[in-house]
Amino acid sequence: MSERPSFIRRLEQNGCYGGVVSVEHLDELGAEIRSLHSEGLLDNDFYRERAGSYFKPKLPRSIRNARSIIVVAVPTPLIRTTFLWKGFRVRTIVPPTYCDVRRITWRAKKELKEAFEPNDYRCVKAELPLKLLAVRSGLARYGRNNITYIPRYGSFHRLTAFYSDYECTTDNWSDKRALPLCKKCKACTDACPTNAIQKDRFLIRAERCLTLLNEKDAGHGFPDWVDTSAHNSIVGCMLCQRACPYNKNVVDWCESREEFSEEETAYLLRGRFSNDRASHIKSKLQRVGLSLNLFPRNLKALLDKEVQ
Ligand code: B12
Ligand code: SF4
Ligand code: SF4
Repeated sequence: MSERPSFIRRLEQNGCYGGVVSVEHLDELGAEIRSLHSEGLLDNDFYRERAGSYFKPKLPRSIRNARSIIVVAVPTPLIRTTFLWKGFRVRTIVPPTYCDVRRITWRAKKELKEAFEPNDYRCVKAELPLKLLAVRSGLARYGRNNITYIPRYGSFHRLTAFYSDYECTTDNWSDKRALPLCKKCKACTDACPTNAIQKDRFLIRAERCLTLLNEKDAGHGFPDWVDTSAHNSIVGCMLCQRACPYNKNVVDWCESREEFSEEETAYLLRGRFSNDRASHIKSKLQRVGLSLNLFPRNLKALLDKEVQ
């Protein structure tokens, strides 16, 4: 294996992890996802709704001389937030990566710029299929749940990519690799409440993933095939990550933030957010990575399960 560039080692000293590939691979990143769609392996609606610019990546004008694509993984904990309801304190989870997105993106760029010093390479944020990039660059491996894993922090990290004029001296483009234990382990497949992780294919059925359903605006209800016991986080879902042996050292890594009073909980459950109160509660929700458009649906689903 080629020696890792010194900026990647410096990133690690500052608690972030990185991978780099030549910009020549840019087209391949998008083409790989598009080919899954043309082979009929990606649901049409999912592809249409989510096929952002990262499925057809193009170099931005601001960095036409890019030489490399760098992906940075910033470790991130779970956030716990509490809702008071009917005399109970209901503790809910916001999975890693939803919270502090701006701060994490800013940190990834700052650490990268510092790791390059004394050189002043440019770093322009890139919209790309980030997991594929992380695995192809050798930074991460895929889990059977289709989430990426890095040493020490498992899947508890947020990925951000940058185009740079830094030139790689060796090409790190690697085969797609899964975690060694995935050959025999079925923990995430068994834990998935909606059969999004299937036995006969590696690619998950994203259209069945609870996260896809509960990230939509609350006007979209849950389909009948979602069991009411499936809900476990105020947005997203932690079941396949929680079951995974590679997360055993981080699974309890969490930060507690914010408590919503009985009155605030009642307000969120009413689902009408057009008055002055909305802006106060919106800021409070933002501090835990949530937004009003998820309410009342997601909260109602959790409270119906937790408070009888
Ligand atoms: C669309 C999307 C979703 C969709 C679809 C998820 C999916 N699996 O594609 C939905 C809404 C369901 C979703 C859910 C979640 N997401 Co999301 N999502 C994205 C987004 C915007 C694009 C992902 C994408 O490209 N999907 C297309 C599929 C085809 O790509 P893929 O999963 O990499 O597929 C590869 C594998 O299947 C692999 N493969 C196929 N066959 C085989 C065989 C073998 C042997 C091997 C090794 C590999 C392999 O090759 C495929 C690519 O060619 C990214 C941000 C970004 N710009 O990348 C965030 C992102 C992937 N999401 C993220 C997170 C955290 C989540 C959730 C964990 C959130 C949560 N806790 O609830 C869940 C996890 C669900 C899951 N099990 O995957 C993080 C992942 C961080 C990490 N550690 O991996 C990202 C990177 C956001 C970020 N900036 O950090 N997400
Ligand atoms: S996030 Fe939840 S629903 Fe989605 S694949 Fe994992 S366990 Fe299944
Ligand atoms: S739970 Fe098991 S199969 Fe799933 S990603 Fe983790 S090691 Fe792989």
